[in-house]
Amino acid sequence: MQKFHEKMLDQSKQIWSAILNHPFLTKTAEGTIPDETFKIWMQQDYIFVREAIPFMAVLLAKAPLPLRSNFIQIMVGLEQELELFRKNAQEHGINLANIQPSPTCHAYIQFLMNTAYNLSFEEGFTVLYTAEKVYLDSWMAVKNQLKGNSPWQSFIDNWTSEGFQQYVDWLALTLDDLVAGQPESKLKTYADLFNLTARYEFLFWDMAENQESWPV
Ligand code: MP5
Repeated sequence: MQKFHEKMLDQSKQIWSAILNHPFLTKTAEGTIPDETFKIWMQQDYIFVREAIPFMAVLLAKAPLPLRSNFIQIMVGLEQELELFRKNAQEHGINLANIQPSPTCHAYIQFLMNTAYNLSFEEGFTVLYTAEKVYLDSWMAVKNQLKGNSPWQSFIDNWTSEGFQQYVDWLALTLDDLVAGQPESKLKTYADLFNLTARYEFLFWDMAENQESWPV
């Protein structure tokens, strides 16, 4: 029988392909991404990762006992990831202090926090799996199409490492276990959250590519 995460990936081929073929990613692979565009992504993703820590903390509070230590490890990993952003920002002269979230980043973070606080652990976990799987597949697509050396290599390496792949495999396996035997109505809620998260992920690349900003 098809596993739940496989079913999710199967039914989301259209949005998934739109994500993986996004100009932000293809230009990063080709080495034609303007520094200004990459800078916007870096600043906004720094905020996203920073705010992913409280998202994880709320999930941890709802997690079944055997998963608690996994969440502690994930949060430590996020703190290290923030260091990767700070190091790159310094090397490229990018400011990470006092930046404000763009409309898309703001909405995505609100969605994460609302999911963690107000929905079930399984629902929050579905969102987590989707976001991480998008990043694995997106940066893998960059790695596989990469021409020459990238000035952004350490980001490519971060989300294509063996450790990150194993983490996403674990998320998939755990999600399948969590939702096993649940009624169709519940599975439909998870599928909706999976698709909504994938859409936010698409918009996140768009936000950087189009230099999205608030009206005034
Ligand atoms: C991730 C990310 C991956 N950094 N940014 C977005 C917009 N989506 C997903 O999460 P993590 O925690 O950095 O691996």
